[in-house]
Amino acid sequence: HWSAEEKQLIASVWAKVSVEECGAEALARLLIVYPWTQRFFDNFGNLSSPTAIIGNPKVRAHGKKVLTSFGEAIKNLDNIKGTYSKLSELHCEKLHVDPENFRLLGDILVIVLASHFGREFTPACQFAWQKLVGVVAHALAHKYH
Ligand code: ZNH
Repeated sequence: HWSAEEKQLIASVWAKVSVEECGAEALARLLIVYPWTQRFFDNFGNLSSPTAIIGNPKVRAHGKKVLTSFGEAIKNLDNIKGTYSKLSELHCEKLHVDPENFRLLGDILVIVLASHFGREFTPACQFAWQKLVGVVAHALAHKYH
């Protein structure tokens, strides 16, 4: 269900993304903008202020891990559900993350990309990425019942 243009727009942005920088920023913004998401990370140490969150090495490392995992979805656009089947189980059965949070993180990722790429992140680009984060959120929520 991806057009050739959408695939191209996703790939061209992804090729220029630093998973380290953008991953850290996306997770930090999630924790700052939606503070109740902090409760999943009570072993991450100091999350007491935006500055503490942005500078927290565990937030940075986990953000990178999450965005790197996004790369797996991009490599497997036509089978994102299969790709995330184990991760969905983990988030559902072990971590008990409310799937609404996957949507929030996806929206934040789009904002991070827009702020990094500026005019280059065109409306068509945003369309393709918004669709991608939606499919990823849906796939991660798949094992919930
Ligand atoms: Zn998550 C983990 C991915 C979202 C929470 N994650 C994780 C991992 C991965 C991921 C890859 C690792 C695993 C292993 O180790 O095996 N995530 C992901 C993705 C996404 C996500 C792709 C998209 C959307 N998460 C999320 C959210 C949240 C979370 C939104 C909340 C809010 N995760 C989580 C946790 C964990 C994880 C808590 C665990 C951590 C630790 O280390 O402890």
